Amino acid sequence: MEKQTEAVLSNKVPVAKKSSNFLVVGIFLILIIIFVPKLFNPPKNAVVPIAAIATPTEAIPTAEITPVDVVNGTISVEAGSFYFKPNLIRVKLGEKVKLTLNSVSMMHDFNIDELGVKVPITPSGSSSTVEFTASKVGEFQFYCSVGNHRAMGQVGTLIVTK
Ligand SMILES: [Cu+2]
Repeated sequence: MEKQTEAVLSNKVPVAKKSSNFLVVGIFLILIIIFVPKLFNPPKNAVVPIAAIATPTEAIPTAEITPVDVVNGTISVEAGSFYFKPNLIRVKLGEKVKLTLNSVSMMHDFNIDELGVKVPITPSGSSSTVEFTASKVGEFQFYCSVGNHRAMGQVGTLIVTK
């Protein structure tokens, strides 16, 4: 009886060992496939949802335009062929502004009708200065009134904040 049992065991055990080895290797491979990519990416997985939530609500209105602040009451604006640079300027209500217009090509002026701002026509290579007070809160268009420059897009916005 004992010999028979031994024979049965010695026949079966190797078979059982082989198949369980394959099983272990298979499970191990599956675990590697599942977890190795996660090991390389954990920060992304954690950060992406937060960024996806934060970005749209903050960035939709003026995503590509950053206003340039008036610093110490002065700002320089470059006027070229149908553009102002910067074309988005921000200032605080009540601040006195000394604005210098530097013309780099053709001739240009600078106007903000709502605030009574008018820089005279300034030829290429020269500068003109105007001083004004940001007396109203709001967004005011500035533009060049020479020829068809305004229609060609030589405009910008002055933002006066509280
Ligand atoms: Cu112009």
